[in-house]
Amino acid sequence: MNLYQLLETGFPKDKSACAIETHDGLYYSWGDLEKATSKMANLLASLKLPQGSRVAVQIEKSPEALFLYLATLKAGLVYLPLNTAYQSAEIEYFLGNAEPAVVVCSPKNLTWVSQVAKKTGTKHVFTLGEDRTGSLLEKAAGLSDKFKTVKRSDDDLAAILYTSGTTGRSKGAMLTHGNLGSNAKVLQKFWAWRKGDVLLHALPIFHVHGLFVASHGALLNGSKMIWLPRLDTKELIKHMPRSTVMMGVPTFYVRLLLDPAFTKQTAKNMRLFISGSAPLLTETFNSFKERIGQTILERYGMSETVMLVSNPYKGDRVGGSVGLPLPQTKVRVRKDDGSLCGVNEIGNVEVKGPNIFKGYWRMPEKTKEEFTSDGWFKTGDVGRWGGETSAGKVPNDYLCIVGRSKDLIISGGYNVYPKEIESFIDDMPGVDESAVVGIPHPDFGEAVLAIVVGKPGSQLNTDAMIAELKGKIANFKVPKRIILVSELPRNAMGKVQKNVLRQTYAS
Ligand code: MLC
Ligand code: AMP
Repeated sequence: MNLYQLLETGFPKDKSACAIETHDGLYYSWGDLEKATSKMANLLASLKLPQGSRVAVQIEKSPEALFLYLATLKAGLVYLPLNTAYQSAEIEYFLGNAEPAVVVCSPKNLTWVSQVAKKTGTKHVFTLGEDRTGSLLEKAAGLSDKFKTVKRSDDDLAAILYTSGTTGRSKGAMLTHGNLGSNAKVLQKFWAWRKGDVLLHALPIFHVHGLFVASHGALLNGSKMIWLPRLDTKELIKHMPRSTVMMGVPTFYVRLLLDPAFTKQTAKNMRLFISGSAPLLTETFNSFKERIGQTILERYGMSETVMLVSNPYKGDRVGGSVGLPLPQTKVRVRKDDGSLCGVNEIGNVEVKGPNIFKGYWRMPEKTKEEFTSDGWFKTGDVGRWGGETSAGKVPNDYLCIVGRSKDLIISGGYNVYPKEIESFIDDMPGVDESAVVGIPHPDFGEAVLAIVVGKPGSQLNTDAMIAELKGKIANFKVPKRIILVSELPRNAMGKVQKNVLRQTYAS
C-alpha cells in the first residue's frame, strides 16, 4: 500500500481542524494540507517521470517542505532528503550517486545547486523557501488541488536516506512503503497515540527521527503539530503547555534542563517525552524525572531500520536502557564467534523485521556484507540484555546499547564518520596524518576532536584548519578542536589506538 494512503486513514473527517500551527502563528487545516499536497503531486506527475525516480530535497523546514514529502509519496516517487548543512562537494556526491530526476533547493542556493544538478544530469530544479517563496509553489499554484494517489506496493521504494559509510562514501538506505508504514502502525500503538494529542515538533525533517518517527506519528493519528523551525528552548517552553507529545535528541533535554523557566507547570499537559538518535545519559534521565516529575521514554533506531526497540509506554522506563524490541522486530545479541549472548553479556546487535530496509542504493556487495547469512541486519551497535546501569537494575528482556563496533561519532544526534574527516585533514598541506575521535560533550553528547601530526618543519595553524574545513564540509562534522602532536599512539600491529586518544583527551 502507498504510505500516503495509510497515513491518510488517520486524517480527521473535519478538514477545517488544524493540522499544523507554526511558531509564527500560521494555521494549516487538514484541508490545506491535502490540497497543497495534491497540487505539488500534480506538478511532479506533470513531469512524466518513470517509476522509481528520485526527488532530492535540500530545503529549510516549513509546512510546505512536509507537503512536498507527502506529494512525493502520493505521486509514487522516491523522496531523498538532504541535511541543510551539507555543502556543495557533499551535495555533488549525493546527486551524482542517486541521479535524481528532480532537485528542490532553497532559493538562496539555486545558483550552485543548479550547477551541480547540471553536472549530474538532473533535468528539473525547483526552489522552495521557508517563507513560501520559490518556483515549486509558483508552478504548483495553478494546478488542480485533487490528485489520485498512485498505487504502490509494500515492496516499492518510498525514500532513500544517505548514511555515511565507515570506509568509503555515504550509502543510500532504501526504505520501502512497507518498511515505513509497518513501523508507523506499530509505534502508534506502542506509544499509545490518542485523540487530542498535539505534537511539539522541533526536529529537522531530513532524518528518520523528525520526518518519519515524529511526523508519521502525528499524521497517522490525525494530530495537530506545533511546528518549530529548529530547537529553541524558549520556543519549546512557550508552546509546551498546549502540547502532549515531544520527540527530541538528548541535546533537547539537556538544554531544557539548563533553562530555569522549564518547570513541572510547563509540562503539565505533556503525556510523553521521547528521546532517541543518541544515548541519553542517565544523569539527564534522572534530573528530568526529579525536576519535571515525568520519565523520558528512550528508544533506539537507525536510518536503515526506522525504530527497533523502545521503553514501554506503560510499565518501567529504565534509564540507560533502550527498552524492549518493538512487536514487529526481532533483536539478537551475538558474540564475535556467533553464539548468542546471555543476560549481561556484551555482543553485536542484529535485527530482523518488516521495518528493515531493502538494501543500499546501487551497492549490492555492501548490502550483502551488512546482513548475516541467515538474514539478520548487523546494526554496528554493541549491546547487552539486562545487567545494571547507574540508574539501577535493568530487566533481563531490556536492551542496553553500550557502544559501537562502527567507528562513528554521534554529535547532537548527527552522525559523523571519522574516516571522512580524517581524509579532508590529511589532504591539507603540511599534514602528515590525523585521527578523529568523539569525546564527551555536555551539550552534544559527543564532540568531534582531531589529533593531527604535521610534516617535519610544517607550521600548522589549527584555527585556519578549522576555518578551511568549515568551507568544505557540513558544520556539525567540523572538529570543535584540533590538537597538534608529534606522533599518534599505535598498537603492536601499527594501528592507531583511538581508545587511548579518547581517554587522553576526554576532558
Ligand atoms: C549544530 N552544530 C553542531 C551540531 N548542530 N555541532 C555538532 N553537532 C551538532 N549536532 C554546530 C553549529 O553549526 C554551530 O557551529 C555550533 O555547532 C553551535 O550551534 P548551535 O546553535 O548550538 O546548534 P543548534 O542549531 O542549536 O543545533 C543543535 C541541535 C541540532 C542538537 C538542536 O544539531 C539538531 O537539531 N540535531 C538533531 C539531529 C537529528 O535530528 N538527528 C536524528 C537522526 S535520525 P558554529 O561553527 O557556527 O559555531 C537517527 C535515527 C534515530 O539517528 O534513531 O533517530
Ligand atoms: P543513523 O544512522 O543516523 O540513523 O543513526 C543510527 C545510530 O544512532 C544507531 O546505529 C545507534 O548507534 C544510534 N542510536 C540511535 N538511538 C540510540 C539510543 N537511544 N541510544 C544509543 N544510540 C542510539
